[in-house]
Amino acid sequence: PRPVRLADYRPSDFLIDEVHLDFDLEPSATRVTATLKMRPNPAGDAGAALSLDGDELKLISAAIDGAPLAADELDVSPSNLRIANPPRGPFELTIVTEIDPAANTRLMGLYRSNASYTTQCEAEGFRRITYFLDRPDVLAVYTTRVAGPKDETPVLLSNGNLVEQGELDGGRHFAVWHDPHPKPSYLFALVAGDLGVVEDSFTTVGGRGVALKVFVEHGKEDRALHAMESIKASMKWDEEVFGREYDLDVFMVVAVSHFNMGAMENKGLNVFNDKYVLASPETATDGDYANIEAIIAHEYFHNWTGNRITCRDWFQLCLKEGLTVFRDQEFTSDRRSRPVKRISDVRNLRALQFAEDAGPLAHPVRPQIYHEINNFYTPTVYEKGAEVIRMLKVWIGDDAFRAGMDLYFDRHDGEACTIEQFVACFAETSGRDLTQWMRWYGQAGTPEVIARTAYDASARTFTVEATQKTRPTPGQPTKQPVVIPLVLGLVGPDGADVDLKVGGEKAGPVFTFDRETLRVVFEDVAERPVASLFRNFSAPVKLSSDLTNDDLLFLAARDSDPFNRWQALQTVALRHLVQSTDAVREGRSIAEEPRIAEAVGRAFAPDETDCAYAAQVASLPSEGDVAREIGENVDPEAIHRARSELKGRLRDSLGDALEAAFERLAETGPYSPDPASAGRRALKVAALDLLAAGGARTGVERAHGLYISAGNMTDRVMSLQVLSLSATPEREEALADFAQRYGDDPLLMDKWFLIQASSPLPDTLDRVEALMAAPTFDMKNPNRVRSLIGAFGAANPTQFNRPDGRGYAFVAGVAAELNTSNPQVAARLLGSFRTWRALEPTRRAKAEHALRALASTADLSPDVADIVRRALA
Ligand code: B3K
Ligand code: ZN
Repeated sequence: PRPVRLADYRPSDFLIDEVHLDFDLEPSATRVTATLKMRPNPAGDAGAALSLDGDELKLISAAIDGAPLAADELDVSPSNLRIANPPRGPFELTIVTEIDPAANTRLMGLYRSNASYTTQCEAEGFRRITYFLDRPDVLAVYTTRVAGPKDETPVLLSNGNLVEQGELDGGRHFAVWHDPHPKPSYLFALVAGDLGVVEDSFTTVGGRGVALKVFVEHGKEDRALHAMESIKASMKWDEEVFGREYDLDVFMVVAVSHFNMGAMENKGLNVFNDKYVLASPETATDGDYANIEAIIAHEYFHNWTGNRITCRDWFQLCLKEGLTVFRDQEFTSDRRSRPVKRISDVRNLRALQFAEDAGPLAHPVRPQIYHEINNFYTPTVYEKGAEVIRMLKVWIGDDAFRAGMDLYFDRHDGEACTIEQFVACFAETSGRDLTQWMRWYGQAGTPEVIARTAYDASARTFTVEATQKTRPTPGQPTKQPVVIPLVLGLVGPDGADVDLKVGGEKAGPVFTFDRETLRVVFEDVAERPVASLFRNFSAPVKLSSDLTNDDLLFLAARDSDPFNRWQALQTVALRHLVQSTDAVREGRSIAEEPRIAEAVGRAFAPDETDCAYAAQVASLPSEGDVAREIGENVDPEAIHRARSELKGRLRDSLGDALEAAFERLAETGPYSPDPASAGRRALKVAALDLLAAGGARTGVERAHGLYISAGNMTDRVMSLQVLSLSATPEREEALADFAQRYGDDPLLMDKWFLIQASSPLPDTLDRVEALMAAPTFDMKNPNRVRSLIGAFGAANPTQFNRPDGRGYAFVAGVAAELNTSNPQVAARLLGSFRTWRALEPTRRAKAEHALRALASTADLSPDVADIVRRALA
């Protein structure tokens, strides 16, 4: 297929004002009658033909204003319907198609799984239902009639409000839904099946009563209560923080077991992967509870940022995704610990987005070209997109930011917008020129900042000098400086922040760093301070500085900024791990760095009250963090050995404190997923992880003890995870026990698959291959594929990167197998190759070989072909 370019955007030649859809559900032959009220677009090309998108469609008939179209009046193929001479005024086009939901393994469009019907239309799935102008800037009012058998599909849902329902002959019934808010086709949804429901209600600030419904498999209703609470909390928060009220009489969430992604924000009818809905104390971990809350919020927040105001074209995807991620991060920060949320978001950003930015799949937050849009639902569009908004807020200030959001909602409600229109609102409310700001959207790559500091005792000045540079990325050989809000503090010897004075005036804490070099001279600095740079991670940059380990350890103990307290120790540990990795590769012994243990030890002190934060402090940089810091010629095995060695040393020097913390943090009352309790469990597991480092006997025994006695799923899963790291009889016993207890619960078996797939033990790949034959594994279910093969590729640095190349061949082979049945999931799996070029030569050659073999496979889907081509370019 030909690439799509942002520069080629043209408005549609036709508009669709109203859509009437009629579904007659049959598993293998569903009839869809679409009646479209259309007219030429005044902004389009006056004499244009009407060309509608399709994908694997079968046309039954087409008519204009009731008159059937003859064969010579249209040109039809499964992927297009073209009418050369449509009316030049308003007209009604009626199209009948027949589709096969039961055979739809791609899970795009209308598909059937577990005897229920579900749709997924973003980005281009609606064209698998009927021929349409399937682009986000064509907004229409939808009325949908769904008819199906009463026994199999007692529940019939679509977007908007229910306006009619009734009985039909032959044991069938129907429902009619009307959505008054004009929307693009990607937000259309239909669900039909035999589902259980949990109901509640919410009254909006303006007094609108909203019925809330969460649909789940029968028997799982008690697992929907947390999702329901999360909906109510999200609705209230969006009113309070962004002034956004809900706009229909009903808000529905449906949990489905077969789903390509996390969830989908269809208007009034969000469809969710059941993994992000179902939770009960017996079946969910603290992490599950937190994810559900965040994803429910994310999809709900799309109602304004995405649905009421949508994207003009798919290049503008970050307009809704980056902004909505920012909003859900803020929601979580308000409900839980703000610093802990920031730390975990930054860990995630670095692990996924920085990795993407540093490799062959790097692209700007707003791409300029794509071959397959589904491959651009990336960490760059989502997470870096959110960072750009967070930075904007820091740079222009909270008030101008909030005023800009209000203006955006006000001015663009009901429209399909661009990033330029969004940014213009903030230019207006802040009075700043945001021209250079736009580079954050257009330029790929992580800016690298090098900072140097100098204290002049006689002049009582402290100078911070920083340079920024962004390396070339595919298609962008040269880069321009970006506007970086540098938030900094100077920490005096007593731990207090020094007042910032520049040019005789009070200054900071936000400094605009928008050229290659920034030099700030602080005055009246009585004693040498330590610079705390990029507080709260004020910009998504990679920082290196001349701060010594002494300076950093001082910050780790004293900085008033909790993010930088955490960051400082991470930086010391990261430097140490990079040096240790070198030592491992060169056969030298690893240097001692006892101060790391000292600082980590503070996290386990008896008087520690913020356990969630302490758990972050106690968690070392990941193997991926070390690999990115090294940057090239990476040997994952050496990194693993260096990190294991450090864990072992921490265990040796902190043993008693770890034991004491583990005891002290034991569960006392009934399980509650609240953030404080979850924090205690996280810290307990951090202690356990160190105690069991290297398979140490007492640690393994403690982990096994916790596994056996666990009174909640977090303890059970986390102890199993710790056990899975070393080859012991306890590990095998616990894995067998878990399978026996939870073998009939697919979401719990996913955890079991994932734990085994991410183990660094050398037999992991053999196990993963064997598990693919397990009765609980199902290649047709994306959750199973992700938990076993996805986790192996993305969460197992040593075994995916086996020096013999078997890991690469395995993941590429599964992608080849899924290429036809589910190309989106296949393409996702290949994300684990995003850093292949940074590997040492032997592994790099093996990874390249696997990618080339895949590239030469016949009939590659556009999804897989696009990733393979870019990865190899
Ligand atoms: N908008 C959807 C993602 C759609 C992915 C299409 N391949 C969920 C979300 O980001 O909220
Ligand atoms: Zn989203």
